[in-house]
Amino acid sequence: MKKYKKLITYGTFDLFHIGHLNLLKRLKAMTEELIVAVSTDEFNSLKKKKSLIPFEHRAKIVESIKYVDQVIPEKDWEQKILDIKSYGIDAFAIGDDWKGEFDYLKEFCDVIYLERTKNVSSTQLKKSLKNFLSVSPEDLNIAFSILSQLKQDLE
Ligand code: C2G
Repeated sequence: MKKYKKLITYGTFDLFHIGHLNLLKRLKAMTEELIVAVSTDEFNSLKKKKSLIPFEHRAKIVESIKYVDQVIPEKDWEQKILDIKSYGIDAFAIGDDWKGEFDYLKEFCDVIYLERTKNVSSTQLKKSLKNFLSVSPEDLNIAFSILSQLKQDLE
């Protein structure tokens, strides 16, 4: 028997990765129904967070995850209490990077902070991608010498 009937969580879920999947899997193990509020691009700018993947795609990816029953947009900081009431939520959960931030919701439902998955984040993935795509000075020298050789051959 699962502990909760309806549990909600909120997040950007940019560059969907194993940390997001671990969280949603653990949440689904606690509840009959898992609702995920995905941050819109406009709300992300309020959060000072620029996501690479647009909201429509992030929402579609999250709602395709087998642990997720419903996706709604997260448009502002204030909607959580209204969501809890209108969706009949009995638990709110989020990663422990937010520990304490949402204790005010305890008046309306259980509040759970789950340990984040270590060593993975969308920010880190963006940095690794940037390094992966960047050209090293050695590669540039090799390319330059090939091009100058080609130029000589053509003269
Ligand atoms: N997460 C995790 N482990 C990671 C990375 C993220 O458990 N390595 C969790 C976060 O703690 C969060 C969820 O995955 O519960 C989504 O993470 P983000 O997309 O970074 O969400 P965030 O931008 O923190 O938005 O109103 C709440 C905010 O919208 C939360």
